[in-house]
Amino acid sequence: MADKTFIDWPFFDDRHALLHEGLWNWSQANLAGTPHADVEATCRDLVARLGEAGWLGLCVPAAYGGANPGLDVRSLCLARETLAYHDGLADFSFAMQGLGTGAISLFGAEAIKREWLPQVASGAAIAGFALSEREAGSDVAAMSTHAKKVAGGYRISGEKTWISNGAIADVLTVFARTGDAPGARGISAFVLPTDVPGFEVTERIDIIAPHPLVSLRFNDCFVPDDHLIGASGEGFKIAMATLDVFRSTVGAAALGFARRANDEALRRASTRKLFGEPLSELQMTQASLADMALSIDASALLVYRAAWAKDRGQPRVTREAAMAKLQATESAQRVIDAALQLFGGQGVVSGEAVERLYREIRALRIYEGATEVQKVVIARQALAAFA
Ligand code: COS
Repeated sequence: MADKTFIDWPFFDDRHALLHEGLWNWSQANLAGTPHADVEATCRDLVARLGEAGWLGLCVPAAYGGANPGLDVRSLCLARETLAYHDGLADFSFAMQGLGTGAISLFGAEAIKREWLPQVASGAAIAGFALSEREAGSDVAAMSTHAKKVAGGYRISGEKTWISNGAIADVLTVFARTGDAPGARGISAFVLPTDVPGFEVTERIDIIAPHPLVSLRFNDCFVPDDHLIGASGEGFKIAMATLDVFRSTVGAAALGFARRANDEALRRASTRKLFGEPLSELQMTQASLADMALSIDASALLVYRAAWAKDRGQPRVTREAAMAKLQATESAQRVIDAALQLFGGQGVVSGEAVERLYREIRALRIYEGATEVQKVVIARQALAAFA
C-alpha cells in the first residue's frame, strides 16, 4: 500500500488532499497498461484524456480555464508525483502542458493567454518548450537561434534540439537571440504556433525511455509583435523564472517514480522466499528498505518545501527548487536501483515495473537543469547570502 501520510504535512491545504485522492483514483482506473510503443499517439491520447478529466486545468490560471488563481506549485507537484507513480508518459504529457505555457501564464500578452491557455487546459492544444540547442544546454545563454525585428513582428531562424512534444505540439515557447547583447542579456521569448510556414521537424530522437523528443529548425518563421513574451531581451530571466516553478515538479515526478519502486520492492521483499524465509527477514534487505524510506521522505520534504515557498509568494525560489530537483532525482535513481537489485534477475526483464522505472528516471537528472547546474545554483545562492 503506497504511503500517503505525507499529505497531512503542514505544507498542504484540504484542497490538496482532495486533489491527491481524486487523481490517485483516476490514475488507478485509467493508466494501467498505457501503451508505450507509439509515444506520439499515446501522448496525444493522454493529453486528450487528462484534459477531458479536468486535470490539465492545474497547468494554467483560473482566468483562462484553469483550476487555481495562479500556478499552484504544490498542486503541480502532487499531480506529477501521482501520475509518475502510475505511468511516466502520463506525467510527461501533463508536465509539458504546464512547462510549455508557463512563460505565457507568467508573462504573456492578454490576447495570447486568451487564445492558447484555455485550449491547453482542455487538452485541445498540446504545448512545448524550445530552449535547448546542440551548443546551448546547461549554458543556455550560448544559444544561437535568433529573431530579427521586421515590420509587425519577428522572423525566427535557427535550430533547437531535445524538444519534448516538438512534433506534436500546437504551440511552443521559443527562446531566441534578439539584438547584439551577448550572453544572457540578448535573449527574448516568443509564442510560436507550429503551423507557421518555415517550421520543420528535422529529427526524431530515440531515447532510453521513449518520449516524443525531436530536433527542430525554424526557417525564417514569422510571429506577430504580440507573440513576444514579456519585454525584448528579458528571455533569459523569463526562462529561469519559469524553471523556478517547474524544477520542483521534476523532483516531484522523480519522487513518484521512487515511491513506485519502493512499493514494488516492499511487495517483492514480503513475498519472495530466500534461504527458507521471506526476503524481508534478511537484514541486508531491511537496510536497503530503510535507505529507500529515508531517501523518499527527505526528497518529499525538499520538494514540498520548495513548492510551498513559491505558493506563499516568495519571489525567487531558485535555491529551494534546485535543492528539491537535485535531491529528488539523484536519490530516486538510487532507490530504483536498489529496488531492482531486490528483484535479482527478474529486475532486468523488459516490462518489469522496476526495469521501466530504471530507464524512466535517468533523464530527470539531466533535463531542466542537470544536477551539476543545480549545484552551481545552490552554491551561488549560498555565497550571495553570505556576502
Ligand atoms: N529568476 C529570475 N532571474 C534570474 C534567475 C531566476 N531564477 N536566475 C538568473 N536570473 C537572472 C540573473 O539575475 C541575471 O540578471 P542580471 O544580468 O540582471 O543580473 C541573469 O538572469 C543572468 O543570470 P546568471 O548570470 O546567473 O546566468 P548564467 O549564464 O551564469 O547561467 C545557469 C546560470 C547555469 C544557472 C543557467 O544557465 C541554467 O540554469 N542553466 C540550465 C538551463 C537548463 O535548465 N537547461 C535545460 C533546458 S530546459 S529542458
